Amino acid sequence: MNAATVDTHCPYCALQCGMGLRPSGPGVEVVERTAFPVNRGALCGKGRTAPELLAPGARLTTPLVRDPATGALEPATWDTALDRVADGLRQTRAAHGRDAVGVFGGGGLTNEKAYTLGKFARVVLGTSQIDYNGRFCMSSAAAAHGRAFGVDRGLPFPLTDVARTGCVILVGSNLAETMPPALRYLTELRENGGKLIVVDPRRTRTAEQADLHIAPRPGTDLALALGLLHLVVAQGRTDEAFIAERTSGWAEARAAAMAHWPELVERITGVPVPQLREAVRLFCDAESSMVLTARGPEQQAKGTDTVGAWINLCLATGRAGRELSGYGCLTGQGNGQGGREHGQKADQLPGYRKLDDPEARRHVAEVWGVDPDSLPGPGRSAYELLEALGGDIRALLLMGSNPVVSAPRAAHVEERIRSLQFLAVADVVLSETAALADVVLPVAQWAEETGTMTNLEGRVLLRRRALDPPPGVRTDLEVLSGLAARLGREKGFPTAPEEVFDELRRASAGGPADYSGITYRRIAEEDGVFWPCPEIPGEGSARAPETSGVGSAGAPEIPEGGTAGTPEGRTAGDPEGGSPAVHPGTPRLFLDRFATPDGRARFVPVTHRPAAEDTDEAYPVVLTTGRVLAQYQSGAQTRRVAELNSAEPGPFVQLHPRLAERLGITDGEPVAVVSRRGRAVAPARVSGAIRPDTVFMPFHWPGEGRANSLTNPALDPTSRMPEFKVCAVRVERVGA
Ligand SMILES: Nc1nc2c(c(=O)[nH]1)N[C@H]1C(S)=C(S)[C@@H](COP(=O)(O)OP(=O)(O)OC[C@H]3O[C@@H](n4cnc5c(=O)[nH]c(N)nc54)[C@H](O)[C@@H]3O)O[C@H]1N2
Ligand SMILES: Nc1nc2c(c(=O)[nH]1)N[C@H]1C(S)=C(S)[C@@H](COP(=O)(O)OP(=O)(O)OC[C@H]3O[C@@H](n4cnc5c(=O)[nH]c(N)nc54)[C@H](O)[C@@H]3O)O[C@H]1N2
Ligand code: SF4
Ligand SMILES: [Mo]
Repeated sequence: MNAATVDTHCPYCALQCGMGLRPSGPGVEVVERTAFPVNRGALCGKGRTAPELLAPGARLTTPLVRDPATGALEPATWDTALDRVADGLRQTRAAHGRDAVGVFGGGGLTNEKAYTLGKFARVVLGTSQIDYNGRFCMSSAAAAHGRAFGVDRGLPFPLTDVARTGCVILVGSNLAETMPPALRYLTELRENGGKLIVVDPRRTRTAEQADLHIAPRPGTDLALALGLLHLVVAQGRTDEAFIAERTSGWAEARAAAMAHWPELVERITGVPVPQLREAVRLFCDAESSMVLTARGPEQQAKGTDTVGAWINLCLATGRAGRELSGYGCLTGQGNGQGGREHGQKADQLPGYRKLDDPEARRHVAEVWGVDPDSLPGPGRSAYELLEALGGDIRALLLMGSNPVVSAPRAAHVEERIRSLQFLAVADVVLSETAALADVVLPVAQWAEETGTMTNLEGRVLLRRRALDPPPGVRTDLEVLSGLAARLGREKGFPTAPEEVFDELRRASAGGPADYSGITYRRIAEEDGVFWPCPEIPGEGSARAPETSGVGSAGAPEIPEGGTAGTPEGRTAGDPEGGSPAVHPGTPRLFLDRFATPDGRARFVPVTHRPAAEDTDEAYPVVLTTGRVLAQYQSGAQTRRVAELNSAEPGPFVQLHPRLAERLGITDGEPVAVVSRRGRAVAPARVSGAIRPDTVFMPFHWPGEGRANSLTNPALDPTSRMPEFKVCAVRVERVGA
């Protein structure tokens, strides 16, 4: 490896593939980083092409401020722009109170940024009105995790375990397109003799790999899981010893499941009873097995209960809290895991603490040097916050999301955003949402700043800076620090990532997501460290502040490839080393006990209920939404990368040949999809790989083909997740 190569991670999804960046011309080029265990050098096209957006011509390099006279965004100096933001937030607060200022964050932000954004909201603005786009992502799985296991970490085991288990039920994940390098673990699973069951209303590239593909009607996963549990009980395949020793609440959950007869479940889901039986056989015959969910079952107005039902299936069969068995959620965004742990969520303080817990408030207030009583209480969830814009929330600071494209019922959300008195957006490009702002702050990107990311396994990683940002660009931490100073907080908002991380460690200490034993240096040496990783007091403990020099101005100083000097007393990962002087981190959770007060996993009794909006005569077709390989999220970044955009240049409506024929639609012709909330137009993609009662649209595009013009903002009562995966529509020929 070239000496100038910097080991870092991809800017996009939760797999956080390791990659090397090597100087090339004025920028950098991607080189393989085979030593990183999660992707072993493999990258998808998005990761491979990510440096394209680093070029100054491809992104924002100067702050923009809206000219009151012309209404246009005009270039401005940083001082002018930051003054304008501080004034906007201050004036709103003075006139309408603290909660009139809102903050919206993102699961792509580093831990340091998410932590600082949460602190900024609570300490500088004093507002309770902060939430983030992770609410739209894995919040239902997070809620179900907490309910059943007492802690929420997406995967309770390393991804490599997936290749070694006996059977995987993959529910509503199209990881062949959404995390391509992870597909190898499913391939290896099958090479090792394991079985793969994929549950998806579409025959996706992932489903094509399956031993059994189950294609339920969207929004019926809850009934499906209950039907499988019913069969498990009926066939006497429960693990009574495990249930007795390691769980609570089985009687109620069992009774609830027994109401879901296979024939009833077939009627609800459209899945034939023999397929249900086959799934139970494969799952229970294997010595170990796993259920992995992603957005399919989670993005439903009953997502929490749905995930709960899959967890119940694992618990009843003893497939949890054991080597190579368990339930896991495949988190989505780059820092989807860490982003939900450190305080940008409405109800939360760093370390996955609860904002309404007096002890948590006391601990974090002490780290922040403020009075616990000064901390606001819990605020609204993401969609509820967006809906309140222009109502009692009059000014918004937004960092790391593009809700004009990605929020449900997006036309309404866009109208709410337009009705704000003041909007400030920090972004790397002029996203559709940034284009509506009064002030746009151009920020540095992944390769230009150091920070930690927590991947879908709960592995805390170091994304290192490999080059300087172009002139005119600042980091998000510099933005928040500059605003804090203007709003009267000169101290407490450092701009050096490692300094922020050291504070985050202290704030998280003792919390469920304890990072206190993790340092930049350790992450670099160990290919990441799995939380919880408490600091062990006494000799050899990670000394705060331990400064590695990473993230200071100039080139990163940590030697590559783990050649940094091993800190004294470090025995992590060394079984011969006796009692460890530092905590080794926790790759596998729950092997001895669950994180509940009594150490037992909790069954939750759940029963089927229909989608928030069922089909009827006026809207007879189900719409579901999701992703394609070459585009990422709202597309703000990937639509600007030539190779990706030519691979997948625009939206489409996937529909079955039978439905197409009935409606007189031919492949490629523009069709209108109409829901109670709006209308979208995109070319038809006629394909036998989808249920005839369902159409699919990817959500990556704004404008006429915006899928979220159609989606239903009905919220899950627990997680407040919107129902992105099912609503009722009609499909029409355009002009008909
Ligand atoms: N290429 C690409 N990769 C990405 C992203 C991206 O935007 N583009 N985003 C990242 C992020 S943030 C996330 S959250 C992940 C998401 O990763 P995934 O969850 O894999 O992505 P989706 O396409 O949203 O949904 C997965 C599948 O759910 C199916 N589905 C729809 N409705 C239902 C249902 O009711 N039940 C079931 N069982 N399945 C259903 C869809 O047909 C789809 O194939 O991807 C990450 N990776
Ligand atoms: N219909 C439908 N809608 C969905 C979904 C679905 O499946 N169907 N999925 C939902 C899910 S799972 C998710 S995660 C959301 C995602 O949707 P969004 O929240 O819109 O996510 P992104 O498009 O990633 O937006 C991130 C924005 O932040 C910018 N950005 C990137 N890095 C940084 C940074 O470090 N700092 C700052 N300040 N800005 C940065 C990017 O340029 C981009 O404009 O969409 C949700 N919407
Ligand atoms: S799979 Fe995800 S992390 Fe890996 S290269 Fe692709 S987008 Fe990046
Ligand atoms: Mo997501």
